[in-house]
Amino acid sequence: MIWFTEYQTENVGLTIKAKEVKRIKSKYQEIVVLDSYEFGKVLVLDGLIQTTERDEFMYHEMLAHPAMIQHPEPKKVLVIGGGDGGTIREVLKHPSVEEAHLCEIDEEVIFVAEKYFPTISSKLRDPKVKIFIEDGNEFLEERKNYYDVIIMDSSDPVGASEVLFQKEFYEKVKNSLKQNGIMVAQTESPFLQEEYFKKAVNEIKKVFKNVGVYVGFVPTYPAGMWSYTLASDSDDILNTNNIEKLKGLDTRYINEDIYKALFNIPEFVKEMIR
Ligand code: SPD
Repeated sequence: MIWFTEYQTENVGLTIKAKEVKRIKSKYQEIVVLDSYEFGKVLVLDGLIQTTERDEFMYHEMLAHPAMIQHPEPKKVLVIGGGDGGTIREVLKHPSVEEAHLCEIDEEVIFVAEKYFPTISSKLRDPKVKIFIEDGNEFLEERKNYYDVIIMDSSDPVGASEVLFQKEFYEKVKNSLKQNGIMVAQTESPFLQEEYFKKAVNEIKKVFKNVGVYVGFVPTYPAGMWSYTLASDSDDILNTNNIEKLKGLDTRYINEDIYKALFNIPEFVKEMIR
């Protein structure tokens, strides 16, 4: 038995009791799989919790479905990061999808997910899915005007992931989207990672005409409060009228009430992005 602590800020940590710990060294990072008492298996990259069997649905549903619902007919979808496969699994719940591309820099994350997280990675080998083991920043250079929806399922903006939260990168995302395409990015915790959050949203605002921030609970992420930012040059993305598209989706977190009130965010979060 061990106690694993994720250091979320200089002053705050989350400690989880685990029965077993596996450590794998990839070309890019240290991958840790905890077999925890409370959260099931936990995936940790370079000391930071990425996902857990118990609360992954809360994050992956909120990241994927709003963008997929707001787009009139998402056929070509790209997920950058997200090698565990949870976001791809949610994307494939939308029948309009013809191609779901996953661009993950570290192939080892995919192998680990397939070995230890079968319920999260369950759709990675679906015929509609194509996996690219590449740097997202370079991948986008080669695909202009191609995708209906691009989903940024990145790690936190430290080290190699930092560039994925900058204006130059969001410009590349925009160029890879079709004219009314939609991007959604995970944009950190407004409560415990205020600077990361504000910077990400600000950079996105410099590039896209319409930007909408929403929040949700993810118990194992800092403060348990997580943000997502939807962006597009299309004017329709902030109207949450597409209830029909949500009906019939097999979800455990997002529902009609959450979707209708998607952009109703707490006052202190509004102030941060004003
Ligand atoms: N602090 C953790 C942020 C992680 C966001 N991405 C996780 C990837 C899970 N698919």
